[in-house]
Amino acid sequence: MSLTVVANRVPIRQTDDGWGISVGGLTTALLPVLEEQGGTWVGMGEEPELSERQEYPADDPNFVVRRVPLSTEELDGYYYGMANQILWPLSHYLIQHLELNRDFIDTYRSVNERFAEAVLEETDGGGDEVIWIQDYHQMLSPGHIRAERPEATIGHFWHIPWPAMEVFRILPWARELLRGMLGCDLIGFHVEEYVDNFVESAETLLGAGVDGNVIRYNGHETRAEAHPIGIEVDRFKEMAHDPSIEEEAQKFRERMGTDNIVIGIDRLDYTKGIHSRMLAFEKFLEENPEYHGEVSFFQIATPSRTELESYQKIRREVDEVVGRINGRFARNSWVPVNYRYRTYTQYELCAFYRAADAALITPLRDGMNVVTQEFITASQDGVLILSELTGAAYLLPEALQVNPYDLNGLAEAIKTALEMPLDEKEERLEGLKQTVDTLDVHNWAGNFLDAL
Ligand code: GDG
Repeated sequence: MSLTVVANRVPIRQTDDGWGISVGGLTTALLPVLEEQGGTWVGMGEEPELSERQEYPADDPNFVVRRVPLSTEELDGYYYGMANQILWPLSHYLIQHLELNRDFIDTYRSVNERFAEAVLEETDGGGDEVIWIQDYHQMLSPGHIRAERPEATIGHFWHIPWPAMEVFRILPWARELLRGMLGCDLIGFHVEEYVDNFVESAETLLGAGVDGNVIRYNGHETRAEAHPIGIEVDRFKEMAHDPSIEEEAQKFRERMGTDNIVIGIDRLDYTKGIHSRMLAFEKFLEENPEYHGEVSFFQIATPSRTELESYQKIRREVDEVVGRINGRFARNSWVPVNYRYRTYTQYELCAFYRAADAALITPLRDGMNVVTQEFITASQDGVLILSELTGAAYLLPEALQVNPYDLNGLAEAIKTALEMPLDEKEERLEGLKQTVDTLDVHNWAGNFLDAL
């Protein structure tokens, strides 16, 4: 098999020692496959030093990086516009953030065509070729590739929720985008809910023939399947059990200075529910004065898509509520919310996971949410409070599940978590760990490629 991966970004970046791998779930999962059997990764590269086609690693190459260069206008329309201000909010049911701008779809169309052209140049239509496209940035390229290569094997993995058909059809270009996706042989989603929503969208909006999870349209068959993503379990376990992590965790506990620590770790995104979570914590403090001075909330919000107004707005809102809570409740040396707007290393995150008594992971919607799995793997006896509106919730029934819109319910869940008997915590965590072990990201990539 020769693999061509198509993703928004290329997997390498410039480091002090030359080109290096950019760390992330996707590169972790896909690079071992590319390295083993060779192939190509097609994506936009924002670093101007990256040549249009470059072998990696330079001294002993095992795959090719093919860059699709984009102008600032193209990046604005395709990425910040169509992907982040249309497809992202719509798929997360947050349609108040939709910016239905005609220029965005026009640019998205032409950029997807350019990605497809790059794929066609990098492949020759041979029988053992597999093309695997990633995510909502590329809905139209499968259709273009299929038109030129009727025999190609094309897969797509959709990392965010696929919304209910009635929500997806709000898009003026819903049918065109669906037709593009149906150029694939296999489309993967995290959970069955998204598979069902996709199949219903194709059936209702395009009149496609449907037989279970097989969709027939224009003489071509596409399967939709659930392939829940995981984390690099072994690496995370190893890191979590490193004695130095325990020391870091202990130091962190001392810095927080309270018996109870609750954490939240997210990109600062309006889908992640950080603002509601803070309001719920405020309610918890109002209703439970006995916890004043006894609990610290440590929230990391990693800067993300900072160019967009909706992200600047959520930042201001979170700043405001954190300031208000601390202004209202802090006393002596106790600061109720320790808020960090910055990134940390994975090693540091692991120490936070390990030190926490509870993790509050409460997105308003999330395709999967892998922070959940990282916490479960690293934790010893922590409680996971998990939004039922995440893909992860389908797989993790042992979590304390909450509706992220129900602030009273969230506040109650914090109390329940902090007062949960140790044997119940351990029992729940054991069940969660067993599931996360099976979801390993290498299994995810292997299973998807086998199915394709
Ligand atoms: C999309 C879907 C789906 C966060 N802060 C730092 C940092 N992170 C890492 C976490 C985790 C990752 O970023 C975030 O993953 P999520 O799954 O929570 O969310 P999205 O970025 O929205 O990802 C999501 C995922 O794709 C995979 O299919 O689960 O539903 O939205 O790994 O640890 N990492 C480091 N420093 C930070 O400060 N090093």
